[in-house]
Amino acid sequence: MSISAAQAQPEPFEPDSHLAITEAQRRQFDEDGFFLIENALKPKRVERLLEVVDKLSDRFRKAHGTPADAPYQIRNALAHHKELFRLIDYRKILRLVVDVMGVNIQIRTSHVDVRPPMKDHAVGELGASGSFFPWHSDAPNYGYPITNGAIPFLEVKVGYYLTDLTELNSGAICVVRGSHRLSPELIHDPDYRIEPEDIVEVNVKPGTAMVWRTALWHCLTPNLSDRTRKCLYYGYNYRWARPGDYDRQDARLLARCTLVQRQLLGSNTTEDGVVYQDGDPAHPASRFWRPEPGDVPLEAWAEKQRHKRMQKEWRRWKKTNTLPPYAVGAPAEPTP
Ligand SMILES: O=C(O)CCC(=O)C(=O)O
Repeated sequence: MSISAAQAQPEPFEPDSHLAITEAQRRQFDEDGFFLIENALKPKRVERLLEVVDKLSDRFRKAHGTPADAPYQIRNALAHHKELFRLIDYRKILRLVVDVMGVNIQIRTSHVDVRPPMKDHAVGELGASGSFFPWHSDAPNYGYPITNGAIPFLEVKVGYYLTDLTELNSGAICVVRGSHRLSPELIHDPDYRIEPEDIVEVNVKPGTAMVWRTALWHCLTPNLSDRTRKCLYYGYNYRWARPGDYDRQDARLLARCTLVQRQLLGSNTTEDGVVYQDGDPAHPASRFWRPEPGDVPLEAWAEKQRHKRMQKEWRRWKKTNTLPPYAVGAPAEPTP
């Protein structure tokens, strides 16, 4: 017996509640601690960023007398050029950061990393203690707390790779798959052996981004290529933690920001910092700990992104579920 279209039940419309992350990315982020996004930056944008990185590193190297063949890093990079600033809320990537961390976040650090070729470098054991770039996981001085043998989930970094790192030993970052679930103290245990098959050398094309838990053990391969390696990192942590590169961003920079950007730069909407609960001076609370309405504009932003994704999925659903909208089982069109 055939069922008429009016009787048939459409596929249920089950929109994803995330902003952008896929199931596979979520699984990899949980299990391995990172995932890659190829072509996160278009070639033209990579070109512009490379120009900025070159200009800045030339200027700072001259100012500090750093030789051209020495590695170089600029911290709080976002404050040094508008192209670097614009990446703090790059929609394509910020949606993924919000998906893994939620909306109560800020920028902890942003850095430019430049690594010229290492002429005459004798290749030793990867990430060995005392080597040019030993295995480590990111942490403030005195360390992050270790709970149940691991660092709790406190931050992610987004790495943007601007130069070609597809060759082995071209200065790419290496991560140990799943090491965010281990104690970083093990790194210094001479008896602990990292399984070679868990080491991932991030050999990627220019424009690739990596979203990774900074508790992951990481190190670098030596740059034995003839190209200088250039990349950017943006670290996001929670608003109730402290930033790493700044206490407070420059007021002139904050004045130019959108509300979301101000949040990401660790600022409250009023710059007031403290709120008195029910106006009672016996109960002051930090706005970072107890946000007031408007202190987390990323929340409204995320809602908008979620709605956009839902609309997109709705349009796709409608294409494959051709029943009239009033048919039994057809859901109502999502509203803003
Ligand atoms: O890729 C780099 O140059 C440095 C990566 C790193 O160690 C970090 O971001 O913590």
